[in-house]
Amino acid sequence: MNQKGLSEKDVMSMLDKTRSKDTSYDKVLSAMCTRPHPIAVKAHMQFIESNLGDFGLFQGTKELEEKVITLMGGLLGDPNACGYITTGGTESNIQALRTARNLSKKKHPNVIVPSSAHFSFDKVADILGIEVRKAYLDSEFKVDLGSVESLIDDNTSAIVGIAGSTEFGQIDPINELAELAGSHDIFLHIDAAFGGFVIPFLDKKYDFDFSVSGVSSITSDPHKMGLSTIPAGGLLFKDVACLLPLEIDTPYLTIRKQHSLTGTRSGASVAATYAVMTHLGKEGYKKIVDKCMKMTRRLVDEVQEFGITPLIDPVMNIVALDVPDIDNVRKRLRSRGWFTSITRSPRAMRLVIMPHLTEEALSLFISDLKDCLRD
Ligand code: 0PR
Repeated sequence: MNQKGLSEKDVMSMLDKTRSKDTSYDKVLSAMCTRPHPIAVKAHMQFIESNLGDFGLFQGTKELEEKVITLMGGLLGDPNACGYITTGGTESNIQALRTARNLSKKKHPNVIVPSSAHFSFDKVADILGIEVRKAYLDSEFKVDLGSVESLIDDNTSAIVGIAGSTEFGQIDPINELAELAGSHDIFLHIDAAFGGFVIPFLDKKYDFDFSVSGVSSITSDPHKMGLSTIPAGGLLFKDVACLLPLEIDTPYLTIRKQHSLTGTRSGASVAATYAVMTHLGKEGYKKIVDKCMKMTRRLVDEVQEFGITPLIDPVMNIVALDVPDIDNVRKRLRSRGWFTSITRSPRAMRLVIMPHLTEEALSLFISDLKDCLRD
């Protein structure tokens, strides 16, 4: 560390230079985060010093967190749901399965996840000492119910369904998973980290949330399609008793108990989430999702004209395209500034059509993709 402090001007100009090395979102088709809404940024700055790890000191922010959970619960089929704002989908998934493990009191607990599950579940396995069993997918990349059923045994603590899978944007058959979980008296967690702020606004209706009886908990992230600031994840439980296994005594804080995984945690991103949710309302989010879906359909229609097909008809604003010589095509696209991603199995080009993508950028991407197939 430098002995003498630098001037603000010098520090800021150093930061400016370094910040310019970061990628602007304009040509990013691989991310599930996006530019936060301006009102979220304003609210974030207003609450920048707030720490919900000791919310006795920040009762206003705590009120906002409770309101956000009620708003999110309303979007997810139960305004009476309880929970808290986490650092993101990973923390929410860890905490949901920690609750499930502790409630089930199994000696050698296992959980069953679709093989399309996000890698946060591999962290769950390691951190919580749970065996994570991966169920096969069907031809549309939804979890295969027969495979899930065959993996259930006396030590199964939870089943996980995904509503908006990271790679395919697919929604698992949540009604059927709930029936299966119910008939074995097993906890059902839904990972809607991405889909939580998309599915409620799609024209087509899907059963994926607390309106399905038997869904115990949901992950839904404001810092993805919720347009909030990072870090804002959501963990919601149907039943307040699900918070008990997460409860820790905090004798020397202004509060007696804490349920979060982290101690100190951002109140700023909670205020940001409240601000953007109330500012946009359902109509505002619907407009954003409509635009992303329209662009997703346009992308699929136009690439099909030159022989590129999607692995499935997109359910949400995530597309997996069957691209020949994919590694070289991606490299060529990269040299033109585009960030694309892949699906693991089968290997396809994964594209996420986030709100930062403009119609003009999409046109340019489609014509660059056409060129890069020929190069
Ligand atoms: N569950 C699902 C279904 C997800 O898609 C993700 C993240 C998570 C859980 C974990 O969420 P957190 O990353 O908030 O802990 N999916 C993306 C991924 O890891 C997130 C992402 C965001 C990737 C921005 C790239 C990026 O630039 O692939």
